[in-house]
Amino acid sequence: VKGGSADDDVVTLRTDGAEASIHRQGATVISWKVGSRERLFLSAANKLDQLNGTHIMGGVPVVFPKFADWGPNRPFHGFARISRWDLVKAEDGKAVFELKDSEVTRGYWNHTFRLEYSVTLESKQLRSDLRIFNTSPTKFNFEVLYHTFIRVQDVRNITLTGLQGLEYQDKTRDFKESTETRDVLKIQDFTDSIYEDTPMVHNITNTIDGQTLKLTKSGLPDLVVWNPWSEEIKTFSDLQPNEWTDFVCAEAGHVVSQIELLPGCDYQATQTLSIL
Ligand code: TA6
Repeated sequence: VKGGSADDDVVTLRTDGAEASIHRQGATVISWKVGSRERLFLSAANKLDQLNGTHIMGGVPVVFPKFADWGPNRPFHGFARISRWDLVKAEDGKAVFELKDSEVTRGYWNHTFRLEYSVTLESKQLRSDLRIFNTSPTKFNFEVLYHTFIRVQDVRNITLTGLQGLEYQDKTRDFKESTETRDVLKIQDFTDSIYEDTPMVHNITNTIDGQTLKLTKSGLPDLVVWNPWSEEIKTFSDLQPNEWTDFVCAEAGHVVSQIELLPGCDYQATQTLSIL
C-alpha cells in the first residue's frame, strides 16, 4: 500500500504525521493517530486475532442495517460490523472497502445490496464515507450509524455542544422523551441518549491534551451519546471495568426513523472527525 501497509486483516494508512488502521472485520477503524496520540478508544478486552465473528469493541464500528436491538436471532447493531469486508484498494491515504449481500446477510435481512465504504486520512482529519446501494428489485428500509468511540483522558472532564433544545430519548430511563436544556453537555453519570435531528457539527472538548475533536456529519441527522459509567460497564464482557473514564461514544446516525431506499438508488452517510 503506497503510504501505508496491509496484511490479511488490517490496512494502515499514513500521511503528514497521521496514521489510521482499519480492520477488515466490519471495516472497523481501530486506530487513528494525530500528532502520534491515539484519538480513538479500543477496549483492551478485544482479542483481535480471535474475533470469530464477534464485533470489535471500540474504534468506529459501522452499524447497518439496524441500530440496537433487531429482535431474536439477529445481531445487535446489525450485521455490517460482524462481517468481513473486502478491501477494494488502499493508497494515498484512502482505503476503500466493499460489502455485498450474502447467504448469511440474506438469512437476517432478505435484500440484495452493496456497501462501499471509504476511509480517508488527512493530517488532522479522518473521513468516513458510506454509500449504500439498493441492488434489489424492491425497496428496502434501513438505519445506519457510526458507533464512534472517542478516546478521552477523563470522560468527566469533556464537554459536548450543539444539543440544546433538542428532543432526545433517554435509554437509561426507559426511552423517556425529554428536551435537552443544557447548551454545554457534561457526562456525569451513565448516559445513553438518542438526540433527534441535531446540527451538522458537534464539538467534543478536552479529549486528549486539552484538544477539541470536531464531528461533522451529513446524511446522519441523529446523534447518540453513550457512556456506561462505572456500574453498567461491568455488564460488558468486551469492556474492562476501569475503561469507562477513557471514552465517550458520539454516534452520528440515521436511527430515529428508517431510510427507505428505492431499487437502483443509493444513500450516502458521511462523518468527518477533525482535531482542532
Ligand atoms: O449506542 C449505544 C448502545 O446502543 C448502548 O445502549 C450499548 O448497547 C452500546 O450501544 C454498546 O453496544 P455493543 O453491542 O457495542 O456492546
